[in-house]
Amino acid sequence: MKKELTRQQYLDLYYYMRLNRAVEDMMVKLFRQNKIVGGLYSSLGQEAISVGTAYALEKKDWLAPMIRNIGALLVKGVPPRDIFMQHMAKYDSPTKGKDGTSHFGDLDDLHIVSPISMLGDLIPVMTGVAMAGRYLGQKIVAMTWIGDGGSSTGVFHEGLNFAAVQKAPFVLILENNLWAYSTPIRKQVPLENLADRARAYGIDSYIVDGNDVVAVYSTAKEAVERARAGEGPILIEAKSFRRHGHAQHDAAEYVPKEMRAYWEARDPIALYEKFLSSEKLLDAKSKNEIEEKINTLLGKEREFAENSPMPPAEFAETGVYCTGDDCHKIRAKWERPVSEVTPPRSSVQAVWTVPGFGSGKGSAGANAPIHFGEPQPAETEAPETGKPAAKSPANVAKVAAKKTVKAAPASASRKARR
Ligand SMILES: Cc1ncc(C[n+]2csc(CCOP(=O)(O)OP(=O)(O)O)c2C)c(N)n1
Ligand SMILES: [Mg+2]
Repeated sequence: MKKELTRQQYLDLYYYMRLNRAVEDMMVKLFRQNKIVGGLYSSLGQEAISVGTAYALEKKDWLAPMIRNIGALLVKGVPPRDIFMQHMAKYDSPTKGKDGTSHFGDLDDLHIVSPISMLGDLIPVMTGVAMAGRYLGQKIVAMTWIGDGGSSTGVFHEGLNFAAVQKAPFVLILENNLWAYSTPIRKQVPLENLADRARAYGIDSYIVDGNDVVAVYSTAKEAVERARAGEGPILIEAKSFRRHGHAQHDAAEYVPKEMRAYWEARDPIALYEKFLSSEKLLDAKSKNEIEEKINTLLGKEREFAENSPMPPAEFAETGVYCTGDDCHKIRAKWERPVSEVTPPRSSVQAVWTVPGFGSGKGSAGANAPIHFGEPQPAETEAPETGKPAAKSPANVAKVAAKKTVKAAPASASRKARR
């Protein structure tokens, strides 16, 4: 861990990791008391990823968590009571008891898009959020998370390609925790580093130790600022380990003992405590104070959640289908004509512009995709002719590769067309 943050930032990261763990520990107790209605997932050992990445966002930025990202919700400002009540399906929960896990968001204030259970689907959705922010000149960044297993879904690839070609200000955190249910990583993808998936889409990626919260934060911060500056999407692979089973029902006996022992010895909170005390940022007294603060807060939040009623029975048949304006206004808040907010005709003065957007600069270098009919930069291939305009090493390699492909005989190509 390197020292480069303010003292308050170091302590914030610590507080949120501890809070993340304490909230989940409390939910395990509630689960064992039969008070949790839906599935309960754990991010034990992965707290540094949710906390470190979400902490790199600004208030105006958007995120969409997955099941192991309660830490990100807490950093963004969701009160623990909402997380408790949501899992207990209470009437005061964000979804008023209609969901028993974490499918809730807050589009108005906190800028949180609800999780989507279908793995990977948040990638195109958050790409859309990022693009919308750009159209509106808001200079926001959108972030979401995906697991090692989820990175093999079709929509992961479609979504990332779409984000790349649109140069969306989007950061994708790939949490490689080595397991997808009971499938070990080596049985589901033949790559050593999942960050390599970014290459297929011409975008940049980072690999970071997911158990080192300072490294996670610094990497995410750099990626977020690059995305905000218009360099396009960035993928971060955070390497870690899923210390519990897939959910409460799964004892994960299929995980080798040595593997578990290795990662238990690298607990992200214990590692961070060591760092903080060696840097004289945390002593026993302030550690106790933080612990006290969390215990008091969670005691109150739990009490509130337990006292919240279950939804009335008749509520079950309401709000299932949207019935239009008497359900909720679906119109976008800005209510401007679509043509006005669609580039390049927009008459709305954006508060920012991306210098490279449309002119070819991307996170992977000069040969970035072209948008909205902008002229070709000198170094890229002209679409009409297919000829490279300049002899950069990459272009020379491309031409050489093309030359080696022999033209098929005319009869063969006719057959192929039929
Ligand atoms: C498209 C899709 N396929 C299958 C599932 C069922 N499913 C839910 S979680 C999960 C495992 C996910 O593993 P990974 O992406 O590595 O995330 P982790 O649980 O390790 O955080 C599966 C297969 C799903 N939700 N969506
Ligand atoms: Mg996984």
